[in-house]
Amino acid sequence: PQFPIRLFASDSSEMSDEVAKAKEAAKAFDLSSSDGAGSDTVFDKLLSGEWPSDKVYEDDKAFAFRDVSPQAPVHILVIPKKRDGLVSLSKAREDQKELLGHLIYVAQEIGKKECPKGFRLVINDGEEGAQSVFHLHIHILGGRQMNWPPG
Ligand code: TR5
Repeated sequence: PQFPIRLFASDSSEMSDEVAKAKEAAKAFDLSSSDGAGSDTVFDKLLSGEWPSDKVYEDDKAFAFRDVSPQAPVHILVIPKKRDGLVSLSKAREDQKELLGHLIYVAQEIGKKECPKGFRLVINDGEEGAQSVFHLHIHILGGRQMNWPPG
């Protein structure tokens, strides 16, 4: 063929720890039926202050803190303070559009301050998206040259 052929890793020996963890978490959670009601995540403990977090920003709707397992020199998570069914991006309701816009706006404010040469926003959704915590979060990654395509 005249074009490069891409092979996609599908066997678990090529899976990173993070992906394996996310796959397990996604299977256990069952995104297809659960809105998460009644099941807190670790982010609730950070929001309530029960567990300490490295807070970067807070307003009435959004909370941002440094990721405990950073994948880049800057790795910050932006989350809605009230999950309200937003266990993942694909659960968003129409009446949450403004909140989603606000979270992205907050993320770019933090991103441009922390990473003046550029940054990346990531939202992992569901099992194949490698989501492991079921409370919507936007990853802000930067402080180094990011590569493309992502893994
Ligand atoms: O895989 P997804 O996209 O769901 O991202 C979840 C992120 O939450 C990962 O990057 C984790 O490193 C991060 N995480 C998980 C915990 C945690 C955290 N960030 C800050 N503080 C944390 N605590 C205290 N506990 C965690 N389990």
